[in-house]
Amino acid sequence: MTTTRIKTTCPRDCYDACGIVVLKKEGRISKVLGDPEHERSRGALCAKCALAYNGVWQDPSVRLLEPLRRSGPKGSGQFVPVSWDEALDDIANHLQSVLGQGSGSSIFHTHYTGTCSLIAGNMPNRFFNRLGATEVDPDTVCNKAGHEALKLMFGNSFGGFDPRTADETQCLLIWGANPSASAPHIHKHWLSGLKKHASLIVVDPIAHDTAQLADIHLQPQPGTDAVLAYGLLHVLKERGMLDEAFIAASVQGWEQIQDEIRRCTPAHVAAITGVDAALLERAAGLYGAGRSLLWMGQGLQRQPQAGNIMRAVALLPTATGNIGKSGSGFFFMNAFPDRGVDMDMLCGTALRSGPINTVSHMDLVEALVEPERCRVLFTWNNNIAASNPRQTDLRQALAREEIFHVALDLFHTDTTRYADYVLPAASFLEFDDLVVSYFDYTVSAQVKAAEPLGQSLPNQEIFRRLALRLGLSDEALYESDAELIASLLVQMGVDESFASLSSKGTIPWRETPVLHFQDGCFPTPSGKVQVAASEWVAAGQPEFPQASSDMPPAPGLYRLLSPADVWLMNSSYGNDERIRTRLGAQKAWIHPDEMLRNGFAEGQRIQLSNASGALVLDIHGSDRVPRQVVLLPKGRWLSHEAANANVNVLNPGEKTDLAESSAVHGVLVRLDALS
Ligand SMILES: Nc1nc2c(c(=O)[nH]1)N[C@H]1C(S)=C(S)[C@@H](COP(=O)(O)OP(=O)(O)OC[C@H]3O[C@@H](n4cnc5c(=O)[nH]c(N)nc54)[C@H](O)[C@@H]3O)O[C@H]1N2
Ligand SMILES: Nc1nc2c(c(=O)[nH]1)N[C@H]1C(S)=C(S)[C@@H](COP(=O)(O)OP(=O)(O)OC[C@H]3O[C@@H](n4cnc5c(=O)[nH]c(N)nc54)[C@H](O)[C@@H]3O)O[C@H]1N2
Ligand code: SF4
Ligand SMILES: [Mo]
Repeated sequence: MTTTRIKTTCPRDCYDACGIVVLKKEGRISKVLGDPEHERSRGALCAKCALAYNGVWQDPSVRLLEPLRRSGPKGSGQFVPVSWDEALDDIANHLQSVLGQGSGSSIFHTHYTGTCSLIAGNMPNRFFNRLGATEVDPDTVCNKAGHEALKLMFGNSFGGFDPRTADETQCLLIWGANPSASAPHIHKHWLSGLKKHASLIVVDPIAHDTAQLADIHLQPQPGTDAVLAYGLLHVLKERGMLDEAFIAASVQGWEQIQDEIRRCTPAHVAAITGVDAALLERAAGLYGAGRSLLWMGQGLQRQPQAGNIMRAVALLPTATGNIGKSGSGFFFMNAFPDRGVDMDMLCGTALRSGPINTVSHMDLVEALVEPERCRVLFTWNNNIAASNPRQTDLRQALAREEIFHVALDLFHTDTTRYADYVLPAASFLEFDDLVVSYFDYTVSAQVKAAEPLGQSLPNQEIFRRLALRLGLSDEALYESDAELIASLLVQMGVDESFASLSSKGTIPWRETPVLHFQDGCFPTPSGKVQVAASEWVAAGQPEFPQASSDMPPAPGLYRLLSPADVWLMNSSYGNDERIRTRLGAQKAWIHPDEMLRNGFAEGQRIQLSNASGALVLDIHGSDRVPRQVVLLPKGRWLSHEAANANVNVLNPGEKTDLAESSAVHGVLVRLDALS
């Protein structure tokens, strides 16, 4: 029996962007493995993908194989199979009637992280731009606050330190990220390599596996990070560890934060954050001693005061001149807009006849329940019923018969249950595309390894076919994958054909490490790092970052943290039997002292509740969780849980102080024993 090997790339929303090897026997996929030649995966997929890519992602009994039309009430899960022709004709008719009334903006679409490959993740926007549709702003459910803060401060949020320069660093500070869950290979290989020559500081309320690896773990109460950052600045200044020359040449508004720095003594900071003063001093000493890297995680900016927190934490590399030099810098997300990709071309901005209409994910429920505002809803590449806030309200809104809902997915999810049409999407193993890591400066090929299962089609092909039914003539709506791949490679300055890239899998985007802001120029209005600026005020922020924090939870209340789960990718894989076995029953963790105080027994069923909803689950004690905090990772499938809900049933959808983004880590709950 002959075995063929195909190199491809994992396109999920994950820092690792693993190289993959697909083994095929007699034309069929026999195994999906990590690519031994890939810098990150080194021959092994993460535990969740090793199961899911060899499980549900190829399982015809679980995957959607043909278009479905609703045959019962919304949410009932009753559907009948229909042909592509029938489905596309009917959808096109609905769109025509809305467009005929000049109501393009009442066509809504939500999309996000199902696949982050360049074409399947972005090209469908062309179709919606052409219709004048309303886009539910994707980043508002994840990281918009962080992007906006870094853009206002440095002029660019998409370009951070190049991990290849880590050899020259003396210290890595990871603040509000948990690579042990969200970037497992970076945790295992890159971090342990770095630890041989540099110190590691982790700032996180949870003592997760990456924090366990750290030389210093600072464990603040959630939402107190701005005060902690100012405390570090206080010590750095006292010890003469600031880069005065860099500040003088490249920073605007430095003098305005001196009072904040002065008052944030280690003792003051310890009282607010719960971080030991001596440990804070040690951390400042390590960070300020030489070249240092700062990784600002996504968890850091899902706070009510996210904008203020991000700007305060970003003061650290600014104050110490850890910018523009190898082995120094900050990182939030090294994404493709910074790698030459013409986002306007990819998403078809020119197809719009006016400015784009957008709405925050935090306001989606309002938009769906307001009569006439939303008449058609497309959900593609995401699972809003599981991932979005206000779960109960959202499900009620999705159940409204007035909204014509089309859902694209690989699986029948908690969201597709509410759709009028469910369209089967092909998986990344079934078509060619490009993947750009958001950690490493690399470009990778996603290579077709098998025919699409059943009648499934790649996202972009579904929208090409729909455009044709609508009789739209714009060429950009029909550009082929091969043409797009070729022009994206040219835009990125990659001197390879797709065939040669495919044989290599992943290549560096540039041979030499990328050094942002090396020339001391920042693409801000002042050309400097904008610590204080009128642009902040225009964005609704104080002129300079405040040493402020959230109030501690009132007695009896707990702050609910719901970060990435090791076994899930957002809600993806929550339907894989083997993964569900590993996940077990839905559970939350609190500090052992809190277990005692509440009189809870290990594994007892309790109720978490607030004004948004209630969730019954098992409670466990863990000294990795600080007092006044409950840890309950995101991503469970509602329909697979006894509670028919996940953590987002407790999420009121509060917005951050900047960019209308998700403040999900600010949710408060009470805990009650079930009688
Ligand atoms: N409580 C809480 N909630 C959160 C968060 C949190 O920290 N706490 N985090 C938030 C964050 S960071 C994010 S990014 C969002 C993510 O939320 P979502 O973007 O909803 O991510 P998933 O839940 O993984 O849903 C992706 C869906 O796309 C499908 N899919 C995969 N590949 C394809 C494809 O090629 N085509 C199509 N059409 N579908 C495909 C998958 O099967 C899956 O159902 O969740 C947010 N929700
Ligand atoms: N296994 C797995 N991997 C994933 C995902 C997944 O769902 N599962 N999701 C992907 C996506 S969409 C994203 S956006 C990334 C997110 O990955 P990360 O950037 O690692 O972010 P999170 O997992 O949301 O949260 C990281 C940490 O932030 C901490 N945190 C919460 N509140 C605070 C606070 O107030 N201060 C500080 N300092 N820390 C705080 C949490 O305790 C948590 O340990 O992961 C991606 N990778
Ligand atoms: S999800 Fe992340 S860790 Fe898992 S295979 Fe994909 S890129 Fe690698
Ligand atoms: Mo995310």
